[in-house]
Amino acid sequence: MRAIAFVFAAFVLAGCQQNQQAPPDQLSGATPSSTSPVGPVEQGQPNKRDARPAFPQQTRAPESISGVRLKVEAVAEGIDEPWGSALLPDGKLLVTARTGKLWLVTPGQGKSEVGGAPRVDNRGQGGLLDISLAPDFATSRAVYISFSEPRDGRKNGTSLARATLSADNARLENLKVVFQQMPAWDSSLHFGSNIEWDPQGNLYLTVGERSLPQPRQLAQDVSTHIGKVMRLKADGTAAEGNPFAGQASAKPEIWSYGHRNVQGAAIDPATGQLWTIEHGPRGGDELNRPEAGKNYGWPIICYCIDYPGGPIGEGITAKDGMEQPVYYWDPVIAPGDMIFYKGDLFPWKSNILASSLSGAIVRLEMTDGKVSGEERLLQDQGRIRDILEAADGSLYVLTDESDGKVLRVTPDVSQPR
Ligand SMILES: [Ca+2]
Ligand SMILES: [Ca+2]
Repeated sequence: MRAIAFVFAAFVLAGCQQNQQAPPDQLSGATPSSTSPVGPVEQGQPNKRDARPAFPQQTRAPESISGVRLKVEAVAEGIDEPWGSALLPDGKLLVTARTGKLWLVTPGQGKSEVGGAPRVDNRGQGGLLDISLAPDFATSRAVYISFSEPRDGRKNGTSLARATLSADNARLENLKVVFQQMPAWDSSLHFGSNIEWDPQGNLYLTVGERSLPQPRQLAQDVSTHIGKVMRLKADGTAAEGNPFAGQASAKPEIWSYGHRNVQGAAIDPATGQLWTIEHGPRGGDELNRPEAGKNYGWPIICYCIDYPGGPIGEGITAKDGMEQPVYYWDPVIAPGDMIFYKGDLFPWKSNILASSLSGAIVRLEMTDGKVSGEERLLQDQGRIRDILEAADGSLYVLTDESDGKVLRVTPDVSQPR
């Protein structure tokens, strides 16, 4: 009865806010799957109207307003499409710009260019992508950077390079490509990517499926690196114990497959497990916890429709042998990256914070590995590409624009609530 009452309330709410009368069956996809009396974040109707969540609160979890006022300060600006960031031990940041430059940002003192970045194919979504310090950075000064690498002719692919950051932070030296996504493709879309280190010192590299109809299908083909999560040793070769090691027709670097375009990932500090967040087309953004050798379903299952409006494949959302997302969004949030919040500055310990190109930080409260609450924060700063937590618990976010900024976000305690 509560569920029915809630469905009715959601219907009335949607009808009021959109000033239209939609028959209840058209709202079914928007129906929260829980019996919580608290409604989800207001987000309009889903694109895939016939979708049913596989379990309660797989989408549209109850909205949870934390009531924290945010103070936002720009610590750098004038970066041409900032994309990825890494925090140095001294509190400075390395920030990639998709268009090709690497920047050193010193909060309070502006930015300077870091030389020696790899040459990139910066058409479309390509360019300089993620950056991450090696676990032994304090002694090795080793930095890893992912980028869309020009290959033969107009082809390109996501590659991972290792370099040494000079002692004065002015240059990348001894840059060496240690992994190349294969096959290369003539596409300017869906490169991924994210670099995350596991507790054993291996790294996960996420890559996209290049978007076009032909490579899209290769997300299901483990003889390619298209639409996969890789698990690599620090030298770029396949990590020990990977699920397809020893299979002649499979790529040994693969950890999981059936991914579309994973630009965000984080390690849960409580478990050491990898989580990823990926873009769907219209609907179908997913939060996943990829496990070894498992298939995350793209382009066979999806809580989405294709850009022109038709179904993806058979238009199904579940299939034997394919994993369900922990959570999905329809309409999309367009996720850049995600973190697990570790600090005390905000009352959000262990929450997931995702940067949203739709213009927000999306905060997820987690209970037993499932999403139990959702909040949208920082909705007045445009497209948010990346998010990083500083040592003091403050947040740095990158805005996705040609005059891109690095914003520092802290609680605003200047005025009473
Ligand atoms: Ca990042
Ligand atoms: Ca990340």
